[in-house]
Amino acid sequence: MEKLILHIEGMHCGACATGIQMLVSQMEGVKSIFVDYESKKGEVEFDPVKVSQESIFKNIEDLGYKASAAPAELQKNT
Ligand SMILES: [Cu+2]
Repeated sequence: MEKLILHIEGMHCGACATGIQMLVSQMEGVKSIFVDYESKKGEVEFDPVKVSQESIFKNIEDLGYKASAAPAELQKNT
């Protein structure tokens, strides 16, 4: 499993964050996702063998938001 901190642009309210969580959590290979509207941050845990971070970003972008990996200093060292 891999953990990635996301930066997400374009959310307007908490429902946007919930919508992203619902979509991404249904993706094959994604174990969990949490998105926080206020901080524009998300945390996703996924199996890199089954799903790439690019396809997670792509799915979020299809909803109308811009997702990217947060800067290295914000990534958690686990
Ligand atoms: Cu919204």
